[in-house]
Amino acid sequence: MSERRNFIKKSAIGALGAFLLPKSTQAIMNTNNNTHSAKEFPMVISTWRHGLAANDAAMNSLLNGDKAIDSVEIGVRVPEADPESNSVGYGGWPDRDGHVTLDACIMDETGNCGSVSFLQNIKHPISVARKVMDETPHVMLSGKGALQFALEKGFEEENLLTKKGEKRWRKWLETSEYKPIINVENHDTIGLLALDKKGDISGACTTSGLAWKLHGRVGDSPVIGAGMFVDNEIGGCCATGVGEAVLKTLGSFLIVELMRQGATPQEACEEGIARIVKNQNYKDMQIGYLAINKKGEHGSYAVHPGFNYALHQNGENKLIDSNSFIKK
Ligand code: SD4
Repeated sequence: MSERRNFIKKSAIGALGAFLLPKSTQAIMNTNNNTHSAKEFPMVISTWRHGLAANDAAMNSLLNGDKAIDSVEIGVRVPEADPESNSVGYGGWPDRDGHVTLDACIMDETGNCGSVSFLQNIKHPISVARKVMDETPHVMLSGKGALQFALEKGFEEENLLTKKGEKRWRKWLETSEYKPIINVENHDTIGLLALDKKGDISGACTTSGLAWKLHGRVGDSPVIGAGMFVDNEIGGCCATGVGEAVLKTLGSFLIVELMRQGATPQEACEEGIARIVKNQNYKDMQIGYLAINKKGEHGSYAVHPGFNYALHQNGENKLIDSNSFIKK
């Protein structure tokens, strides 16, 4: 099927959803009366290969009886601390001036949320975001203020630029060309969603953002509704890829709202990608969405082939290749 026809077909889902809104919203609400089959829970889903280790940590916490909100934080701290995850926390590729700057957000089953953006020198931005959520009247802290808050809360300042990161950056400086290359680039944000034993949903998203970005640039990942969104009546969604495209369409919020109108997680992710390819030059950029609903069903879709995600459900943790708008 041509890309154009594919898009028209996908857009029809959105149009149909709008017509169906009152009825299907009702249908979704009905299925949310804890009628879900318990065997699908708990579940954890997260972006890219490093999601496997993150899922393991999150699932252990869920099986110990933790709430989803605790498990998502525990899960994404794994790639944040891993110097081999080059788009998250410690070991993340720096911006064009050589600074590692971090974005993260977290959201619980009550709609409470916290986020940090443009945070430097703190290894676990997700835990700072959690503190913003739990211990302040605010949702988002940024830059120096976020760092000041983190230090006040006892986080330690440390250098996050590894030798390997610095070497890559110096190599990049030779050409200083700013051009995302699909999948290999420079981005592997972790977005992670969990359904706990009770069937409550929470999500977390954390990243060092696009490598070689302008100093001060903030992507979609710390923006609630863009990089991640959860509504405990409906489901959750998280995003990875070129954040500007996700911000322009408020992708995660859009996808949760489409599920509210009756779309499956898969249909909703496809429509989320359709909104991007409709108006944006998508040829050189990758975006991937992951979504779950209250029944423990999931969906994923990307612009290009190459996006994968880790699903931990029914006792198995596996890496799955996502379908995409552009076919192989
Ligand atoms: C950003 N969305 O900063 C992030 C990058 C990313 O996988 O997702 N990489 O735009």
